[in-house]
Amino acid sequence: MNRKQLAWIHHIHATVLILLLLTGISLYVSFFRTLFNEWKIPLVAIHIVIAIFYIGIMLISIYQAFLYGKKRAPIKKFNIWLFVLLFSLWLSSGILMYFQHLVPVWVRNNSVIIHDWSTWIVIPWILIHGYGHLFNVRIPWPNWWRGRKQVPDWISENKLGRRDITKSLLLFLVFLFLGGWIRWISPILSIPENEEKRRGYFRIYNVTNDYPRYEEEDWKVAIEDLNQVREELTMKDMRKLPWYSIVDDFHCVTGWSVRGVELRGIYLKNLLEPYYANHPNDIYVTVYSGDELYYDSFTISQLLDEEAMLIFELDGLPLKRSQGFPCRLYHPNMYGYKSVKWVTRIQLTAGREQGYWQTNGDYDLDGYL
Ligand SMILES: Nc1nc2c(c(=O)[nH]1)N[C@H]1C(S)=C(S)[C@@H](COP(=O)(O)O)O[C@H]1N2
Ligand SMILES: [Mo]
Repeated sequence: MNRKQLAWIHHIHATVLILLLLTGISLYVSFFRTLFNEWKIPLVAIHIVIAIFYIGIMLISIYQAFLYGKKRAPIKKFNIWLFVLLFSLWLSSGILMYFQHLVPVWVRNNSVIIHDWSTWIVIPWILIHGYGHLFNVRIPWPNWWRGRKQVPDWISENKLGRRDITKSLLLFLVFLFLGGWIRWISPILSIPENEEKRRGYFRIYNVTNDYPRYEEEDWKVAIEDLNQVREELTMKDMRKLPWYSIVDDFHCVTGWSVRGVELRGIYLKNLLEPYYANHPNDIYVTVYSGDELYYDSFTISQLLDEEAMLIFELDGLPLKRSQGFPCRLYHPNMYGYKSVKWVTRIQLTAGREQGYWQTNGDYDLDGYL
């Protein structure tokens, strides 16, 4: 690999890294994550595809970069080593995040922390380094650090297309913010039109990478009674029970709400009747999501006496896949996190289980509004 090729690799590395940062930060900031979700843009998948490019570039160039850096100034060695380190951290934590459902919770949580923090480290570095390159500014590093020699020509002349790259990145950001702004402002603008009208929108929350996929015909919910006798019910069984609509406000603890949502489904008291009939008040119910990660628990009376429901339709339409199709729990007096999506298992227990957010966060077990 000659210098020209190395220079190209340097360009591509910068571009790919910036794309990774933009998609990564959009995933990190829940506002953008939601926005892309709403636009049906699979941001995680895009981030991973770019990451695979990045892995390729690193693998192709790392050895050459070491050869190049061998007799160079400390700053060059530092840069190369920094990226080898970051690359390893990103790669290993990224793989663990991707396979999060296969690893213990503490591993999952720590890999997220590592992925985030290694990213925060690189941002100031990129700003300084990028500034130097794009505007051809020599950053006044001390001589011992930069090495005495001049920056080689092929780096200082490395201005190829820099304007275009900056411009398109800026445009990208402008559109991102504009789009987000319009998305935020439009529900607010529609308030005076009709006080009854639904306001706000669902930020899709999901602790896994993917939405479980069900067809109505093959979806089942398993109900386990205290004796661990298990019965599976299908959508047909659900349709045999009476369906009701309620109009209610949906609140997430993180602060967003959707007002006046029409929810349609069955009351859990109608569903669970045959299973709890001769059991006392102090039994509990754990509701599991088909994503095999998310679940939460209730006292039986919270489900029976407080009109908790299994929801199949939202605003007159079947739930969207992102919203738990075909079935999610809904408790009218509790926060959104109690509303387990993609319900596939309901288990009666003698003792109370801790749910996903009680185990992985400090959310209240009862979650009353
Ligand atoms: N299976 C599953 N259900 C879930 C979650 C989740 O991550 N996985 N998030 C919960 C949280 S914190 C909230 S606020 C609501 C969000 O509902 P929405 O994604 O339909 O907006 O779903 C709840 N149900
Ligand atoms: Mo939430």
